[in-house]
Amino acid sequence: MGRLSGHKVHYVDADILVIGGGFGGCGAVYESRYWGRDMKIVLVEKANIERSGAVAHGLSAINCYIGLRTNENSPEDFVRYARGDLMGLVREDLVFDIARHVDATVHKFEEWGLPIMKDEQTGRYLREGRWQIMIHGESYKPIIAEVARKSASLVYNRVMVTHLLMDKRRPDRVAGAVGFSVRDGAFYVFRAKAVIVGAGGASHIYRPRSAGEGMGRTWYAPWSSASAYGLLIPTGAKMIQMENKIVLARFKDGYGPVGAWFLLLKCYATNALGEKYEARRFAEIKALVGRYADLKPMPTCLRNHAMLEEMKAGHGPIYMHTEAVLDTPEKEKIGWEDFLDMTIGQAVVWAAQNIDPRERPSELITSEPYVMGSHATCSGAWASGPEDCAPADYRWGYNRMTTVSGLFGAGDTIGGSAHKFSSGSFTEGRLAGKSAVQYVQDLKEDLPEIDESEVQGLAAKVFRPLDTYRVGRNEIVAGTVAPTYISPLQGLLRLEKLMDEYVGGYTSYYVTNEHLLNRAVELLALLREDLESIGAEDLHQLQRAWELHHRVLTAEAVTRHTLFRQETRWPGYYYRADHPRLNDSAWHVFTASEYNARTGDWHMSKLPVHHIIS
Ligand code: SFD
Ligand code: AMP
Repeated sequence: MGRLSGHKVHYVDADILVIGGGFGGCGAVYESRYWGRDMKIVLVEKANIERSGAVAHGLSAINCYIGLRTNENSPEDFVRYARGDLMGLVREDLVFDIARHVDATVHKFEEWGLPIMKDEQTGRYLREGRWQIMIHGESYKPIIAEVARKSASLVYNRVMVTHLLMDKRRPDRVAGAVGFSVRDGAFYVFRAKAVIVGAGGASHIYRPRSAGEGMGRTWYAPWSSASAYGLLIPTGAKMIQMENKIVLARFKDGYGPVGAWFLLLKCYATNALGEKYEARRFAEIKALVGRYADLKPMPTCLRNHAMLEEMKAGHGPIYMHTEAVLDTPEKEKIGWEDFLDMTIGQAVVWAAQNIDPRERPSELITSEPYVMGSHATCSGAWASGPEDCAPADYRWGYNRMTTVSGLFGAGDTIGGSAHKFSSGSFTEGRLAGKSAVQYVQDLKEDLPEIDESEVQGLAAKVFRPLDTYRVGRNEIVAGTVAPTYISPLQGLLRLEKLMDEYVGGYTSYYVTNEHLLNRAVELLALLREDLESIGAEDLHQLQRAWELHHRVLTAEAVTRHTLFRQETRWPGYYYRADHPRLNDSAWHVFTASEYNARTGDWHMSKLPVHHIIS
């Protein structure tokens, strides 16, 4: 063990390096071990896989389960559903690939100890809705993590990956990654033949509704820090649909999800006047988006749109009528457990505000936007598709490999494939793991090599915020405002404010335009300049600093894509006021970007949307 930039350094060799031990990452480790019996499979995680990622606190439903063995649905049906919900634009090959494999994953989860609710009459899994099943999921993450722990050769917890490393001889091939231990400050250099990124999506890119003392409260986990994108973008990997950020209808203040209420408990929402506004606004929505309004269920963004129009018309608050459906102790139990398993804060809101859901309706509201690839949204990397069903131009190599050779992804990392949720993300990890093993086997003697001088430069860069703080803090005697550095929190608040005000956050009712977006590009450039002078007082703040770097780069991608797509494709997620209509003749396409880290240029393009399922 040597030292770099004054810090201990550990070199770790792996056949396959998995970054992020969430649902995608755990699936990747599990499947890599199955196909790569003798391979060295290393998992690196910034927290502790036992309770890391979006599912840290548990979930109350598995939102992607087809029901193949009970003939409930077909994979083709699922593709039609995901395509409709995304207003026509998904990678049908990727969605199909998940749909045909996801049930096997869920059966494994049950075998590993996850309690899945059963329908007493049919003996089948209890359906929440057509695609969702109910679970007792408080311990969902520890159950999945145990499998990854047993499959991996080594698990490094508390090591945050900051950068990917490229091959010394081939700049379009990955060779590993670097990061640091949040516990002892050691520098880690991972040398790998293939890398699978499962580092999750992003909260806190936009100003959350919960500000001040409630700031940590968001729907997607506050620790989802955009690393899935922040790691990939500097490598030049092609990204798609980064403008497709998601806004969610949620119980107000606690961000409680609505699926179990709408679908299982058959609850309904009204405006303050008691009117069912979605039905009333149908003609108006149809005039706005045409045939997409007829889809069943109505696409998620359009349901948001109806709610937003009501609020703008002064008909708020919007109410979820829990009191109309909680008429048995069983239903009441499901209602409380839904939150206690998944969003405990919402149950706390009920308790703290004396709301008995059997007696009073609860307010609903739309959240701030999040950047993800696994919910009713599909931002992420452009990936090669499965060999048996991907159209020729969707396939250039191994399944789920990005445009960088040897660099794979799963879950929020991979774009174009919406409605994966927890089960689909794990499944995608499995698919990526299987093909990464194949990639490594095919490499034979042609192995990637890291560039030592690059590693040295990165070591200095990664720890620089500690030095910046150590020196800069001498210029102040009290408080947090310093002339020569900004703190990670100051940088985060600045990012959230500018994204909110210029790139369609909640304070502008999600509206933006070309002028606002161009100004956002300028302000983001200034913020990036100031990030060179970020100061970190300890290792925790150093992690916040690098999370912020990942968030800012992701925010820039969101802004560039939003600028590029000159239409309003998903009313209810965001609006281009200067292009207020959906325009299928020009924009029935994916938007793509490639970032050049050397010049700072973004290359934007359109990619075709092929419909392979009728
Ligand atoms: O209803 C680094 N999700 C739901 N999925 C369901 O199936 N059912 C539900 O009921 C769901 N609901 C829900 C959901 C999420 C949340 C927060 C709530 C409610 C409140 C969505 C799923 O959770 C989501 O789709 C998957 O978890 C996505 O998987 P993945 O693998 O893409 O992300 P992850 O699980 O967050 O894991 C990321 C991991 O990476 C680590 N990490 N490690 C090292 N270095 C770095 N730089 C890193 N950056 C990140 C993270 O710590 C983490 O372990 S409902 O509301 O929709
Ligand atoms: P949520 O709890 O809002 O994250 O939603 C969980 C699942 O239910 C997701 O698959 C949603 O797309 C779906 N869902 C939520 N509300 C509705 C609704 N009103 N109609 C149809 N599907 C819904």
